[in-house]
Amino acid sequence: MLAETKLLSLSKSKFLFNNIILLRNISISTANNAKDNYKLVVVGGGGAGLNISSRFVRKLGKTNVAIIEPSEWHLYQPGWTLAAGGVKNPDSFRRPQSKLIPSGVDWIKAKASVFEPESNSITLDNGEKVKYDYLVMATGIRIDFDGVKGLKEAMANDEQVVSMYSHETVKNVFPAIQRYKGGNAIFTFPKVPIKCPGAPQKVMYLAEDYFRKNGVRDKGDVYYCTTIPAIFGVKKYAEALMEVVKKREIKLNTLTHLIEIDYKNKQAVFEKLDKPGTTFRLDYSLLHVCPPMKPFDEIKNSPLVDETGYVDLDKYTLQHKKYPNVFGIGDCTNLPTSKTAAAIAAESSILATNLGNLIKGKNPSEAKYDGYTSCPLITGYGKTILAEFDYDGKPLETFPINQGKERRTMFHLKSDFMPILYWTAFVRGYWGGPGIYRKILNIFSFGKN
Ligand code: FAD
Ligand code: UQ1
Repeated sequence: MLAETKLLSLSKSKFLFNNIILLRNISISTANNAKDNYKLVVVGGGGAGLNISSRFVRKLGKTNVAIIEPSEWHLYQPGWTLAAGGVKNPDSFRRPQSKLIPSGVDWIKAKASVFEPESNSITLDNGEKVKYDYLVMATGIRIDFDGVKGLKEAMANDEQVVSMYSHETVKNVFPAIQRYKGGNAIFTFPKVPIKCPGAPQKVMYLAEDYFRKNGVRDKGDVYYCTTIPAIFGVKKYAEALMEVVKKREIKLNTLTHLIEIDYKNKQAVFEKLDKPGTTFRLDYSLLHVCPPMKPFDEIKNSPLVDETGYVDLDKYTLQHKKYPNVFGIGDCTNLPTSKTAAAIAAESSILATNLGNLIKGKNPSEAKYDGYTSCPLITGYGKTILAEFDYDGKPLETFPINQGKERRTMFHLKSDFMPILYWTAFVRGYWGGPGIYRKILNIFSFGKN
């Protein structure tokens, strides 16, 4: 009898261990012990999902909120430009999800596979179902290393073909920059949408600065090959960046699309978007590729998206256009602004107000998102132009100075302050963007914005 009881409690604890690990009050569920209905389900545990679940567990209380997220690791992607430039160690930009999922939120460690918003239900990749009263989509965007012919093969066989766009590959970028001794150094920008559209040129400016500091800049050319018609989408910052490009003698190829890498001949193949069918080859001795990006298939195939495959939201309220109990945030959405963590911060406070209101039976359109986004455009070691703008491409600058200038303070804001802000406030739902500070600081700017 005693032995039986012992066996029972052993198998009970084994069951519990297998299914729920209580860690800092977080329950990590393998779905078969997940509750069958949550007040709020957040899909995706990136910056957007963590921020929103932190905010709502404080509003709704323990065990009412779940995050569906399959990955062990959370990646601070804004750090990758710094890692690529040799400024920081890439490992410092990755933390275990178990340390970040907010206390009181159930972590359903699985992938959401099928969405049935008519019945408020999600099927996971293990076949289990999770139901919700309210849903927030925060699944990000997929980096498509298969989107350029020969890219994976080239990265595997030629150490001078690199990409900062994953935790696994970012560590190869700075050594390739250090190995460069002359020839063409080419940096590419794919078809939009991509996250942080400034990032592909930030790594170029750091590399170019490194070449100058190490006496190899005059041994070759630096190319920026971009699919868009200008260096940047916002006039004020495009003008400032064109000054940098001219001063640094960077060769800018607009409407130029990387379609193939022929690593055996060390050549990149481009198509000219203004002359359909025209292609040309450029020799490279360093090639940094920003791969194309796409919505994840599970999202693209769901009823939640528009024809482009992104979650279909009202651009002001962040509420789904068809399903009122569904909201979205971050890179997975069709909000017509640049996909950045800065945008997510601003979106998070709008979403918190409107979804919070809906849950309380109040007006879900009270707060309106103006499209605020920001891109700290690193232009060299110790130099950054801090771009901030809205849906209309109108600058919305936080500081009462001209942010269109390269500044050392902004470089430190990006490299030293932002990671602290991200880990201590943003993922914990205490950072809703700089809007309030902009209003205060701009008292001193004499109507600059
Ligand atoms: P993600 O961080 O991609 O998270 C999405 C999560 O959803 C992932 O954890 C994923 O596993 C999960 N997921 C996906 N599919 C499913 C599914 N079916 N079920 C469950 N979970 C799923 N922003 C700035 O503000 N400033 C910068 O300086 C800056 N620099 C950048 C530099 C680089 C090189 C890059 C790549 C990005 C940069 N960004 C910057 C952009 C910023 O990193 C992103 O906009 C932001 O991280 C997106 O967060 P997210 O939560 O929307 O998506
Ligand atoms: C920001 O809020 C943010 O998210 C936390 C970033 O990503 C790390 C940014 O790069 C920037 C610039 C902002 C905006 C913040 C300020 C203070 C301008």
